[in-house]
Amino acid sequence: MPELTLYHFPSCPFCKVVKDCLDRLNLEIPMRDLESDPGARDALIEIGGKGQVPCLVIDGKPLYESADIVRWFEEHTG
Ligand SMILES: N[C@@H](CCC(=O)N[C@@H](CS)C(=O)NCC(=O)O)C(=O)O
Repeated sequence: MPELTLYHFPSCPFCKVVKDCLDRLNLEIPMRDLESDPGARDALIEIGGKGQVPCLVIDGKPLYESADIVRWFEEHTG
């Protein structure tokens, strides 16, 4: 499994779609919450060029878009 971090914030409905997918697949991965983690937004912008969430960082590379992230988990786990 590559190194994964999910950038998110709690009230984001697109992030909920991804988190529901993680629950469904029974996966726990490191997460950074842009609301409560002061450095998270700047870190995400540095990695991906924008602060949009959700963003799954896979071995240092950003994957934006909830549908693409869900597809990635479905294809790479289980
Ligand atoms: N189409 C995207 C929409 C993501 C989106 O709109 N995220 C909002 C939060 S709910 C956001 O990050 N807005 C701030 C920004 O784009 O910088 C997805 O499905 O992931």
